[in-house]
Amino acid sequence: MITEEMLEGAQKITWCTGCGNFGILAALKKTLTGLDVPHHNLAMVSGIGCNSKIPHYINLNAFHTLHGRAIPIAQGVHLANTDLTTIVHVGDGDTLGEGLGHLLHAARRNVNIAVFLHNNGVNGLTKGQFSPAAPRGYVSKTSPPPPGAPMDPVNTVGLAITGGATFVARGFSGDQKMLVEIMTRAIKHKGFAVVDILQPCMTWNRTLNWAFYNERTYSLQETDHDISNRWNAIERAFEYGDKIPIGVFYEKEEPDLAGGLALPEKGPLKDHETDLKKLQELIDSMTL
Ligand SMILES: Cc1ncc(C[n+]2csc(CCOP(=O)(O)OP(=O)(O)O)c2C)c(N)n1
Ligand code: SF4
Ligand SMILES: [Mg+2]
Repeated sequence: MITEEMLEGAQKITWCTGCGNFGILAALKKTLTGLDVPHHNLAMVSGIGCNSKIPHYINLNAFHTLHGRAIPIAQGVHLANTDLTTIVHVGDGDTLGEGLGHLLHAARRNVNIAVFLHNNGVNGLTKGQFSPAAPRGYVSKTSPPPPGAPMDPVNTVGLAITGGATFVARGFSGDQKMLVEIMTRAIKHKGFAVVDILQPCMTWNRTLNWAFYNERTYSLQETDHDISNRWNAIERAFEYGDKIPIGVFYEKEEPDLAGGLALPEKGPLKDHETDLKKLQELIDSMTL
């Protein structure tokens, strides 16, 4: 059983005061302490962005990778050792921009990993440029007025469902109770899970702030929404205006990638013997 103490991160948190990432980290810790997964069997992969510093703030086996590349790396981690519970933390700029192709192909493959997409509608770390999730009209140095950002944002939930993800939800970092429930379900789901997490950036995106989401979000699970109905889920995904649904949109059981793959004779990579001498020679051959 994982305890809060075991998850205590080594580094000082440098997120801005009031940043929505704090709520996501708190919900993640609560989720992990409620799971029946040994600490050593959890693996976290992140990209690059404010959100992706999360491995430094929580004590997990983790890989802080490249911008846009966390999902394929997580796929590799998962296939090399299917005993691991593999989770991914990425941003909207990262995964709806450079990493978008990886999101869609991992969805089609139904890779058994859970992706938590910290969606603040902005490239936070690099100082506020408009991201693929920025609202039309969002003003920044890279989207000056008029007209500000000249196109509508990517709809993560709609995209993930049409891409083939078998668990798709939207959370809000200001609704801890629901976020813990959603994260728990996403991790337990056997297949590709995407959770779009609405996360205010206090410093750059002054439109998508706490008041904006507090006034608009409502629970999908308090309506008669049927999560097994893909068409209804897509319809609800595009309800994004005065009212913004949060909760589970879609869930389906389907064979996952590892289940359909022929494993090498020796089994998954983790069961192969590693020749450390040869590995060192390979590393040395790549050193300048
Ligand atoms: C391959 C690559 N492209 C671009 C960058 C520059 N870069 C670093 S973070 C970032 C944007 C981060 O935005 P987002 O993913 O939304 O994360 P946030 O900071 O908002 O949490 C960019 C463009 C990079 N480091 N590597
Ligand atoms: S710049 Fe925005 S996303 Fe980054 S830490 Fe500050 S408030 Fe959070
Ligand atoms: Mg962002």
